[in-house]
Amino acid sequence: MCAFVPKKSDRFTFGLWTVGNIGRDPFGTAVRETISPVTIVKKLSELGAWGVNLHDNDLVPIDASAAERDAIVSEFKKALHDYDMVVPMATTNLFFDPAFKDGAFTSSDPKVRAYAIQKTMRSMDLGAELGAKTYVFWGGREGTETDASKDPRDGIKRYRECLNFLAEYDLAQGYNFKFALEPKPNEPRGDIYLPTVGAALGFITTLDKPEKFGVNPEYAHETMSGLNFVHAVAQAIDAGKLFHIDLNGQKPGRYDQDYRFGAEDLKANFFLVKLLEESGYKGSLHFDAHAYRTEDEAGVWEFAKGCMRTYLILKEKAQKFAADEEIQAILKEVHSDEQSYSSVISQYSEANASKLNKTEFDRNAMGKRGYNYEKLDQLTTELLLGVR
Ligand code: GLT
Ligand code: MN
Ligand code: MN
Repeated sequence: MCAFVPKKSDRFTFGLWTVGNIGRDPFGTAVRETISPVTIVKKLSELGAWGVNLHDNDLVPIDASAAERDAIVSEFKKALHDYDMVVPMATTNLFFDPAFKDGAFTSSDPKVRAYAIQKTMRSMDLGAELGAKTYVFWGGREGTETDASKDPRDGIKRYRECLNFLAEYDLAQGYNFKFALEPKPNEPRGDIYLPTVGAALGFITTLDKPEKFGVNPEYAHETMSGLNFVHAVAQAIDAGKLFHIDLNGQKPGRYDQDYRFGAEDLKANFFLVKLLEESGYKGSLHFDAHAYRTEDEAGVWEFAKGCMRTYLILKEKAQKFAADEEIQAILKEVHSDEQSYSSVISQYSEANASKLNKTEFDRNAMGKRGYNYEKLDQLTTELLLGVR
């Protein structure tokens, strides 16, 4: 259906590492050939994506010489230009190299922490050169297998020191990146520091420049812990901290599956799209996912198309939800008394407190009320199933 064809204005992005995933896992080797960054840019552009995001080493190998780096970067910039693609977000690979096996910013070895800062400064230089506006920090290795190794307070303190350092570097260079922390509960470490969106939001308030920092929530990461991703994103929006988002599919309680967006729990994905669209979120819609390991390259592009198409279908479903008379009538009824009480309870005043004190509440009637959510949810389900 042509209605669900992605356009640049939809702001869809993919990481080079997502469609470029070669299907390695802890039990098996690669199943697909590497796709070059230039081919990825071309192919994603043809499919209607707006941009690509990258880690430093997705583009420039970790041991490249300065001359090799410059050649790779200039070829990549030409591809961006030729295929009308942007790089809205950049990040650092602080997890792959053995040097980071005990963490990067939180390693027990101060040499590793210093190297991690150096590597991030260089990666920020690269991101700025490519025009990125958002800089993500996913602390995949920032954690422990055994808490005998270090006091968790030191881990958090070292994390803070490094981020404070890099925020100052950013300002000194005039990059003005928006820094987005990406939480994850575990994997690859046994336990990762800042495991949830809520933990990251709390930590940000302890930084020297909290205004520079927000979050990059990932559907899979909150869902791994059985948490409600839509609520996490809502809290980030409420705090003015939703700087970026990683969309994908995930079953609760599993390893980080990073499936195609919409592959699992369509209803949760519907409420997510509804929230993003209705909140006026204007950032990238980034798919941090990869094709099943069963797929060849053709399957990878089917995967990419599927992510974008499902988002657009759910966006249309959100519009239908807002226009559905029966659904809206139930919501209107549910919220009908909103005005009469919000004036009294939205703010403390002596008058409001005394008004409340004098009010006779019919507790039994409140307990007897039916909210009609069964019908509401069934109508939502039927709308999603395409019979409304
Ligand atoms: C890695 C991780 C993702 C992060 C990426 C950014 S890399 O694939 O699983 O969740 O967003 O570093
Ligand atoms: Mn993930
Ligand atoms: Mn992610």
